[in-house]
Amino acid sequence: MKIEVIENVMQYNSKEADHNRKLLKKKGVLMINILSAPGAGKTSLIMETIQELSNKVKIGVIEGDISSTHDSEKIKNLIEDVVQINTGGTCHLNASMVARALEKMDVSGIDLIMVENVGNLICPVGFDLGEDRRVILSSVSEGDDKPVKYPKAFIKTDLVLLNKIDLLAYSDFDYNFFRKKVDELNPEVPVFRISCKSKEGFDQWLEWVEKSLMH
Ligand SMILES: Nc1nc2c(ncn2[C@@H]2O[C@H](COP(=O)(O)OP(=O)(O)OP(=O)(O)O)[C@@H](O)[C@H]2O)c(=O)[nH]1
Ligand SMILES: [Mg+2]
Repeated sequence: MKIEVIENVMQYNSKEADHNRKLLKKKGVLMINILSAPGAGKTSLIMETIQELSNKVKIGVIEGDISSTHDSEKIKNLIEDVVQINTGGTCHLNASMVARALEKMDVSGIDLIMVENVGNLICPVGFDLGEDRRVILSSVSEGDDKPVKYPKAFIKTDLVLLNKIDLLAYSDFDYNFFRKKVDELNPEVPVFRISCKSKEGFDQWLEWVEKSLMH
């Protein structure tokens, strides 16, 4: 029996991602896809970035979660342009979901869209959303071995953020080990140490976002 397979899932996703990329380029919008394990601080990073930049940059947010509007409600207190995607159990966002979210947002006036992907260091890695930049957010409380255990997440990224550095003094996290493992996987990638609580290192992150907006 011969079964015709017209397109595989990844080819379809690539086409949709290119469509998103073209649309955003035409409108002059920068899209950043933020990936992390659950609880590493994606929503905190987005909220603090809005607080710091929204006086000069018009920001939109796409929130990806398996269920609930918990995170998007918090962001809605800060900005108008928030779209929630509930994946209904799927452990990552894909480009079609983002395409539908973009239809619901008036992207014309927006400079920057931050996408909070579903908290997971495995599934989201393989799905291009049409983003201009991808950021991996790791955190001190997860431990220093994440690059060893989830290498692909650290290879396919433009920036690594290590969050919750205010907790370093209370943990056995070995920054030199973490950094060495990231460097082995991705020698070119910048690694910034930040805290969404104390705001330590936050200027470097904001500078990176602003530079990305200029290119
Ligand atoms: N100490 C400390 N706590 C932080 C920091 N950033 C975030 N948190 C806390 O970590 C917890 C999880 O943060 P979120 O921003 O909700 O994490 P998330 O990645 O969006 O989580 P999910 O959406 O569930 O995947 C919250 O209690 C935050 O207040 C930080 O830099 N330092
Ligand atoms: Mg969140």
